[in-house]
Amino acid sequence: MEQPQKKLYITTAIPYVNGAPHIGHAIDYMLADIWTRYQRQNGHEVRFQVGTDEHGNKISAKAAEEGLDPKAYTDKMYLNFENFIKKVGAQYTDFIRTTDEHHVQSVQYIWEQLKPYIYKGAYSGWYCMGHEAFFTNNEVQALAGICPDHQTPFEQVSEENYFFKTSAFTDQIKEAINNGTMQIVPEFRQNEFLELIKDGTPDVSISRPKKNLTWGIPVPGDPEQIMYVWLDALANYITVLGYPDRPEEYKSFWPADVQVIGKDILRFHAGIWPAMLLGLGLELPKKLLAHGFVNIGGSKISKSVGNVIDPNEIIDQYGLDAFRYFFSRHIPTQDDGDFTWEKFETAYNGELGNDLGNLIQRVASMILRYQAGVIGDSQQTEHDMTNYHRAMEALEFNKAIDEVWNKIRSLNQYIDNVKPWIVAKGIGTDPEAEPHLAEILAHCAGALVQIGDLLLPFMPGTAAYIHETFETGVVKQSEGVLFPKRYIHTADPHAAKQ
Ligand code: ME8
Repeated sequence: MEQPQKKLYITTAIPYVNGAPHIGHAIDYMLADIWTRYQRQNGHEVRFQVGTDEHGNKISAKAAEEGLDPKAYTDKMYLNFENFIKKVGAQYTDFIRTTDEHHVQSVQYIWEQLKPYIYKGAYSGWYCMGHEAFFTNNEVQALAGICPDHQTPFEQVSEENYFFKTSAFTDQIKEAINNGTMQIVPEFRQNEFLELIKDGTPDVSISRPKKNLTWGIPVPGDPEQIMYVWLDALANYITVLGYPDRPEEYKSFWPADVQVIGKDILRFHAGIWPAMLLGLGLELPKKLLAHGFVNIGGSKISKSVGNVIDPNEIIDQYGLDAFRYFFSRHIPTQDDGDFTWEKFETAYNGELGNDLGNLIQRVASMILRYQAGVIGDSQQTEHDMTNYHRAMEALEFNKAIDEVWNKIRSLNQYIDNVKPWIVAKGIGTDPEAEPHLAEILAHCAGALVQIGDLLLPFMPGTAAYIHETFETGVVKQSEGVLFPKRYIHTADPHAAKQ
């Protein structure tokens, strides 16, 4: 039975606009895009937000380095993300910048609504500009005063700030997590977060004096204070839907079905964000998907280590579908993963070139050779894809694509076992040979079309190629080879021995 069409909403973290788009960002977009394409394939309408986080000292400092005012700087920089998001093939519907006028006004409205939970207080503690976050004495002591992620000393801060009484909502947040209203995926991160808040949460500082933070949204009614970037940035998930001035629109998409974030920003999304929503009387997101980090050859990606890999380079050398394949299958959706050029190229040549590319090529060329391209009828034996769908629903995309590869492997094995080229030899002498061969090849073409359907959320170009080749009943031979072999980082087994 057809499911009724649902209006769904998925969001991604909005990166700080000052850096270059990197593999971590690509993971956010790709996971959200896989989910989006899967839901659309099932007939649902999906709203898919992306955007850029453009306020804060980090941004204005970079702008000053380039001799630009912050707005001129962000106007230039956000385009890098827009281009990159398109390059990873994300079919988003909305791009939000936190400097958009509508966003700025909506965040000021949000502040007004949250006023019953906002109070002024003195803050004394430590700040890391790289994180745009405050750290406690204990945390700073444990780290010997240096932020390990940014290799910069924590700044001592002593100032008057506004605070948001997140503590008023801790019990409601715990309950929402425990009863599944707001699910944190994976479960081990949900447990970690529950452990972190088990003794309550401290209220958070949500503004800084203008002298210490110039580039941001002014606090309504107190021009000497500028809003903390996280309050501003988190609000994007609803302001992009037209909150508060387009109620019909935001009410039809909020609460979000899935919010994709990296593990490092879970505490903001599971702590401050739900408190903001509860303070506004809005529902909590249904799921927070906290993905892990991509490491490079076992080490954390770091500019100072110099192991940054440009995702553009991977896409340009191997193609977008190969990029999406590796990062959706070999980086587990819910945990950390590792990239090396060797691993990538081995997967590319073996799993894409041999397992899939050759399979498509083999089936197409046999149908062309033996049947002038005409695909006969087959009794389609639908493979049981319950595990695939279950994994997609559980946001374990790597497991879903594993299932597709099981199907690809078994089809390769089937061909090796039935040996259609031997059956073909009987044509002319054995009257059974021709219908038997037609049946085998039709089965293969049908299985490939099904593989194309299953690959569509992951590898849209490949899915289209498979469908174009086999779907009309006559094989259409496309130009070029799918996944031509590349030996840039691994040895070519066919190269002449030196
Ligand atoms: O945190 N592997 O922006 P951001 C995987 N502006 N994911 C990674 C990663 C890695 N090595 N490094 C970063 C911010 N990420 C805020 C977000 S949302 C309201 C505001 C992920 O540019 C990171 O976890 O530092 C986050 O999901 C995204 O990249 C943007 O990080």
